[in-house]
Amino acid sequence: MTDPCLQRGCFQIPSTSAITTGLLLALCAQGLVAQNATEIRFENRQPHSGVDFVLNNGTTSDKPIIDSIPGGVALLDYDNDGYLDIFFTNGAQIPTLSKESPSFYNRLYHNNHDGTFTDVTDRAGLRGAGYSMGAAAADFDNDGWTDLYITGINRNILYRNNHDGTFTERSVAHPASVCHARRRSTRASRTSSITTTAMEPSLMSPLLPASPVRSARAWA
Ligand SMILES: [Ca+2]
Ligand SMILES: [Ca+2]
Repeated sequence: MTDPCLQRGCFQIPSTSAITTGLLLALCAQGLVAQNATEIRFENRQPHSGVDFVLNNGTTSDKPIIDSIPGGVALLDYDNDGYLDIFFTNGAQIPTLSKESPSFYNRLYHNNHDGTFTDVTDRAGLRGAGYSMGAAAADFDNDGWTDLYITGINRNILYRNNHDGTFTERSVAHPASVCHARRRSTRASRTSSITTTAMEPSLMSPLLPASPVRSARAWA
């Protein structure tokens, strides 16, 4: 039998006790969510992970400004096993800006699928060169394998993924060359930008091996 109230199109107003009960349930649900959120915990797994990378910026007693630049990290699945691997950039000796010891090598760690990683830098051919800063991971040639591009004070390097756990250096761009190219392009188009100004050779050249510290002092 149809409710006469519904037939008349009326509405039934909830009682005060029903509203109170609803509010209490909502507060309890909110409390449970907050309680679950506080249960999230982080644990330092580094000691047992095999990731033993230590950044060496090669800083000197006069603290050149370039020592604050390195430390790029890229997470990539370079071997297509479905697990992210880790790549770190590293600094170099100052003022030579060369990786004169293993402590300056860039590092690639392979994900072992069990919470641990293995340093595969040497096998991959990714020790690097120069004073490295940043890293970008992308498949530049669209072959399904992620490649690496490393930027640095005196060396930019593109590494192509060989599909077998190794990389091949495809090109090396000298920042000064990039600066000259940008300056020519800027003059031709009669435009300017902060990026172009910041990369002017007059500013970058002191950072090169001849006198990198002098430039750092000028900028400090
Ligand atoms: Ca992987
Ligand atoms: Ca590729």
